[in-house]
Amino acid sequence: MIPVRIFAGKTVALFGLGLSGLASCRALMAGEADVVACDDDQKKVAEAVAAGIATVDLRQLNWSSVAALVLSPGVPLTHPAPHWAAALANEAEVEVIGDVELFERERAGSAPDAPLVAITGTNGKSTTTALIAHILRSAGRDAQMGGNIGVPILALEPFAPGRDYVIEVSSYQIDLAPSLRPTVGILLNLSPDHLDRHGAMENYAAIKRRLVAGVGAGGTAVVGVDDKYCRAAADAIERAGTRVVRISVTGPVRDGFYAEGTRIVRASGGKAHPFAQLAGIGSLRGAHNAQNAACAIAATLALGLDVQTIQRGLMSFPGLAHRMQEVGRKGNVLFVNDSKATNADSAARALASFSDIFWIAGGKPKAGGITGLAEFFPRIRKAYLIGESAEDFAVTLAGKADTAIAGTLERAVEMAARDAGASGAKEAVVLLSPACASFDQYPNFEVRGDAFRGLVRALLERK
Ligand code: UMA
Ligand code: ADP
Repeated sequence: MIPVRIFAGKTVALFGLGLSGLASCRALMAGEADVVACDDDQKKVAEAVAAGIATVDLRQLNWSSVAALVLSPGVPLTHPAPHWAAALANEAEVEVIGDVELFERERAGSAPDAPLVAITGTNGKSTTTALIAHILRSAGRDAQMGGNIGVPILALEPFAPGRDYVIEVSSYQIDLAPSLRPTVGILLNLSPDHLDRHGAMENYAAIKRRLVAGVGAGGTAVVGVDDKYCRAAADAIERAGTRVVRISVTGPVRDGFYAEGTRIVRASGGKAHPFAQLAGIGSLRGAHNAQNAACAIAATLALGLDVQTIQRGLMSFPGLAHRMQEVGRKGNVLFVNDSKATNADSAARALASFSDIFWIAGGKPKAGGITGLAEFFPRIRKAYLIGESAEDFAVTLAGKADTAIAGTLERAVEMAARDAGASGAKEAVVLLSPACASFDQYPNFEVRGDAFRGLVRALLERK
């Protein structure tokens, strides 16, 4: 845990007693602040009390004595309307900040040289965060990984010489972190998302852009320039005097890294030369992963790693669970768990990455179903449809790909494995990439992915 001393002796109100809120309470208390915490859920309040945290209904608080309100990222700050706790703080002119802001103020005061790599973007944040931490660790560095990826930033190990911080940052967290000044800031990509919380695309893009703008003249801003919002961000930051490392998987850039198939090319000073190779790295298939890998290369190079060390780290990256994760192989059949693909856009990345696909899809459908995936239907040898959406998806696929209504994942795995094994394809891929939420049959996508892995394991052990 990282003790936060900047509010020592002061009263700090905290709202939201989930993962990040609890970690913030502990960090502030360790730094001798007087914390009063609150949550709309009385169960969370009771848990906090049991953990020794002082709680109070913030509606009863004398706000004139409060130094700051620490708000959890999931609690609305501005849209669709400020949460009542944020509104009370605004009324009392008390600043509203988040855990990443606490980390940054503490780092600025007590460890300004501690390297911070901060990663944001609409897609690929967790993969890129995990990849950077992996490359650093495989080079023997002490990389602390946290933030939106699931470990609250303040729950990480305290600042120490030689210790790096690799943090996934959501737009909600950036919104609550005005002092965010990473050593390396990465903006992967931008497309409309979370607009319920940010009002409009322009607001969302402006918030995300702040993470890379924050690196300032001494830092490195890494920006994926394959969409118009990020291109505009890169140009604006450069005009303000920050060096921008541009990343593209669609064409060459003048200063940065771009992908040519599986090869990552470095461009600088008008020259370009091959830098790294992603061929054969199962965890980094597809153009989207080339974008993630190129950003990770730029970041680890900026932190002082050499090309061979970076290539070694890329090659041993195990990938993240449930994101195009290879979970087994039997003869010519590869089993891939992409349970995280809960919408068509995500499933498109996986379908674009393989050719002879035995596709397990379906669940609780999103608007539009799989109609947007038509360009990939020729790659599908057969689709095994499960869950609520099975009949609808069969209609969409009719005449374009063979289908079977499997109903359950168990049956789908059984049928797909048998057909893939008998297909004669050089590499037949049994791919769970449902393009649907899991809630009709599973509590969440993780449980669905674990079930798939379990079924594959049982199948491989059978003979
Ligand atoms: N709460 C209220 N009233 C509200 C809203 C929430 O009282 O109106 C309370 C809930 O009762 C609960 C707490 O606030 O006790 C939950 O806080 P939270 O939603 O901020 O969740 P945490 O458990 O603190 O987890 C947060 C991130 N969650 C969100 O941003 C929604 C986690 O990201 C992150 O891993 C964690 O901090 C550690 O840093 C998750 C996420 O879904 C994975 N992120 C979004 C995404 O990736 O799309 C942004
Ligand atoms: P995030 O943390 O931003 O949600 P993840 O790394 O967890 O992203 O990846 C989630 C899904 O998004 C993956 O399964 C893949 O389908 C897709 N994805 C990953 N990287 C990218 C990228 N760079 N561009 C577009 N889509 C991506």
